[in-house]
Amino acid sequence: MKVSKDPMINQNNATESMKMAIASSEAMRNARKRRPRRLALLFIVFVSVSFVVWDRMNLSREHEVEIYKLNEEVLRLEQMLEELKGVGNGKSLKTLKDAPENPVDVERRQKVKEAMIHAWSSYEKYAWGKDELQPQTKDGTDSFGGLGATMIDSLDTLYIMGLDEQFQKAREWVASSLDFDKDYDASMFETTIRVVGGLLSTYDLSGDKIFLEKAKDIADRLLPAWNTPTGIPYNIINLRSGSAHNPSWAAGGDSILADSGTEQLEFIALSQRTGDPKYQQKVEKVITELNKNFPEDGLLPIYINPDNGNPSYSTTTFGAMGDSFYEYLLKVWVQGNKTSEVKLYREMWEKSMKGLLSLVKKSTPSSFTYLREKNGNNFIDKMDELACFAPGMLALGASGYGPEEEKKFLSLAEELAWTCYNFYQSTPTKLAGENYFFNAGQDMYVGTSWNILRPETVESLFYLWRLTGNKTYQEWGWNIFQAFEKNSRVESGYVGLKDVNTGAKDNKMQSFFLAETLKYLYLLFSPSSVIPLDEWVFNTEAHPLKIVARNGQQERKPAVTLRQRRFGGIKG
Ligand code: DMJ
Repeated sequence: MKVSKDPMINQNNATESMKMAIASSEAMRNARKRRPRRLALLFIVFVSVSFVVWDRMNLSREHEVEIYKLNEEVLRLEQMLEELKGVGNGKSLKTLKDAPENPVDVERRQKVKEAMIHAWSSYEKYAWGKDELQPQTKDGTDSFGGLGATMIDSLDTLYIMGLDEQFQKAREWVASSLDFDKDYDASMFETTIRVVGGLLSTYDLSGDKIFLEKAKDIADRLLPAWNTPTGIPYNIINLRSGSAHNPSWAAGGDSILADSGTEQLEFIALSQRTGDPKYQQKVEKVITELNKNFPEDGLLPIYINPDNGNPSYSTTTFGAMGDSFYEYLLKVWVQGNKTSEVKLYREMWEKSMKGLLSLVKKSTPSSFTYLREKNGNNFIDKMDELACFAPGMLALGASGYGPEEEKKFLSLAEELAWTCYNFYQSTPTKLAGENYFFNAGQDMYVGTSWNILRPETVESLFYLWRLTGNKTYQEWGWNIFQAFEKNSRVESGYVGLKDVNTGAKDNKMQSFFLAETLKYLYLLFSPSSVIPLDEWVFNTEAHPLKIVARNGQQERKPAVTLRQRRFGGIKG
């Protein structure tokens, strides 16, 4: 306060000051009185805003659920429509109608997906870009000439399971590092089923052209293998020079039946997608050549002379070196929309099924149905686990017969699947050996006792589940999966067993474990709208190829919709 010389002024000033002090203390009192009211007001505003936000969130969650339900409904209706379209031709494939998702399936599918993540991340960590992972030594090996076999074999499995990040990283590797210009004598069979098949399947699923370009590159390198007097290919080819020959261990330089007759699906698909008929022509010539002297029982020995097309005296089998030749006769018919153009394939396959029936026998005392092998006129009471693809093939082909035959072949498929399942159940590890012998009074016993993570039995269980709807096949598949988890899972991936009796482990994660075994197991617990069997055909390495109009080029678009991938990526 200013002090004046005039006492009057000073008194007035003092009075003013007092008034001001009183006024300000009153204001403070009033403010203090108002604070609780403000706080209450603030509290009310806070509660109201929270309520509105919570309500909005609830609404959007409800909307999400609604949308999800609607999507499910659309899927169901789409499937009904597809089924209705099939009514009338009498030959449409009966696929299991999706029931509402069973929570057990969802959980099991998730477990299989987790197994894939474990296998893949181990490969990524220790063997990136190599053909196969060696989990025990934590490194990679180039058993197929350094073509990234596991990478390519896994692409479509990653895609189907909705493992997008992993898929993108693998795609980048394919685009930037996959190089086929290798001075390497490659197996044209293994390279076709794993590399050409894997790339084409991924192209069909994703619509990404890079996979088609790469498939064409490798297929062009394989083509000279078919330049033989008969067109029956040599089975080994140098990827750089194109010089081809047969393996020295095959009888007199013969070609192997399965190796020569398991390229049709991939090369026909490649012609369809590129519009270039040369691939299809090469592989179809093999079949017309083999048909020239095709026996009435449709069974060919495993060695064929590529110079004159004559079979050499050797084993006849649905196991090693014979198997996928028969599988492809049926599947080319499926791939070709079962039209008259592919009738020859179905006819040849039906002949072979007559032959297959002649190999069927029952064990004693337990009456297991099995497929024998044959050498000349001598039967051998042996069945490879590899031949366990046959139940799936029979189930897939059964619907092409009349009702009586259909029933007969389907029930044979079921009996054989039971035997194959027992290949697993009868060992201490609950994993199947490589082959089994059947002696009168002794049922089955393991011959070669390794297990290299093969897929054939779960492949058949997948087909039987899809085509019969019998849940038992899911249960069997689940038991096999658990046995793999128990015996084959190690810290850095999955290994085979040297011996299914002792459980001794080997040091290799085969690429087909990711391409086939885990894929079929995943699909075993997925709705049948994921890779439906009337739209896709699986090659022998479990790479699904889209069924398109034969010889026609189709417009490219991703074939698996995001909605379908929910079952893998989001929900699964
Ligand atoms: C795979 O490469 C294919 O399934 C082939 O047809 C047979 N062998 C292995 C799996 O066991």
